Amino acid sequence: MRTAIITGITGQDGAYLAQLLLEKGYHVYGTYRRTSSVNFWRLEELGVAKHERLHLVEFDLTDLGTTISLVQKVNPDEIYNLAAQSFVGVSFEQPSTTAQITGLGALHLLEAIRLINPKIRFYQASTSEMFGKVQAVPQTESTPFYPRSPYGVAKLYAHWMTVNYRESYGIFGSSGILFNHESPLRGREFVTRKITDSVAKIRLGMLDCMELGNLDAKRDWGYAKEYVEGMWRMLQADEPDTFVLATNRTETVRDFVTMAFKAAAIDVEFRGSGETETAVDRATGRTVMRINPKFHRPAEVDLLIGDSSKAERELGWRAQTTLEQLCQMMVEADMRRNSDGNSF
Ligand code: NDP
Ligand code: GDR
Repeated sequence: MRTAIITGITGQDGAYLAQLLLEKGYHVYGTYRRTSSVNFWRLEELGVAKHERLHLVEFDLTDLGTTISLVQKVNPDEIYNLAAQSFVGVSFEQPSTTAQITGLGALHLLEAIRLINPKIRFYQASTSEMFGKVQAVPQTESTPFYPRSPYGVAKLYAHWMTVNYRESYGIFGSSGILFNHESPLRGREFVTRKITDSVAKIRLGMLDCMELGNLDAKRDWGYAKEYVEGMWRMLQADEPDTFVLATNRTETVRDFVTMAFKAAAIDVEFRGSGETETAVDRATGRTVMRINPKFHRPAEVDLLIGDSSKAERELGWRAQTTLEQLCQMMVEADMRRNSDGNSF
């Protein structure tokens, strides 16, 4: 029976990955941070929070000593490093914290593997944010990096440390460059879930209008549950490597707004431009979306679209769920939660 450590098990991907590994028969050690109130709602929604092979361990990735003792105690077959300060907007306000967690945190795990058991396989959660300013379309494993946020820069450090430990010490370290992936378990600070939650609230009469930032940003959005399968496949390959996971389709934030309202049977049209742009419900004439400049970022990533043909060729992985299906799934989940008064 195999054993895995998942850092960041309380996050979106951590919960889906825990579910997948438990289904595959693993013992899963999932790390969470000490907080004043526990944060296991995603594991509970997936019905795995009390699984007998799930061991929840208190841990902070910024603490090297704790990292070393965790790896020593569990001595797993695989480590999936999903923990991060993962919100790009906050990384501009907390660049140093972001660097400690998102950048140095990965190094702590790599050091623990090097010192304790170099046979442990390591997955690093890298990101399309490392591509940043558009250098090529679509983006592949060989597209040059040009990160545009403290988060992107910290992730790039962690990515290169993974490559460096692979090349220097022969560690099986794989880096998954994952494009945006969403689900009903996405945090509400990220734009897709913010939109689907707000649309549900507007539909239910709990909110008049949502406020957003840059509607022109284009993203390649896939379904998180499929992406964690890709992570697992990377660690089952014969050799460690770097892989892009993406859908190869890009849409604007504005398109996603339209799609989400449509999923809630509200037909909207956009009026005006720039900071005065609004979305109006055609049936009632009500303004249901306006721009608030506080959601603009100091530097933006304008266009992400990934080419995951390497993952398809070498891992047999391919995104399946369309953006329309994903959006519908998220709106339905948020309608249900808000109706039940139970929205996280
Ligand atoms: P989330 O923000 O949902 O989850 C992040 C996790 O990291 C949470 O469990 C969080 O714990 C934990 N964490 C934060 N700081 C620390 C710390 N100091 N020590 C230990 N744990 C910590 O992210 P996702 O699940 O969406 O993403 C998973 C990973 O993949 C992240 O590294 C993200 O940057 C990366 N990624 C995500 C993409 C996406 O589209 N979702 C795309 C590409 C990469 P807590 O609950 O206490 O906050
Ligand atoms: P991103 O995701 O920055 O791509 O990082 P996010 O959903 O936060 O933003 C996507 C785009 O939407 C624009 N936007 C807004 N974003 C938020 N959060 N809130 C708003 O109100 C809003 N209005 C417009 C943003 O400017 C941006 O262009 C996510 C995270 O999961 C990272 O951890 C991960 O690495 C990348 O995806 C791939």
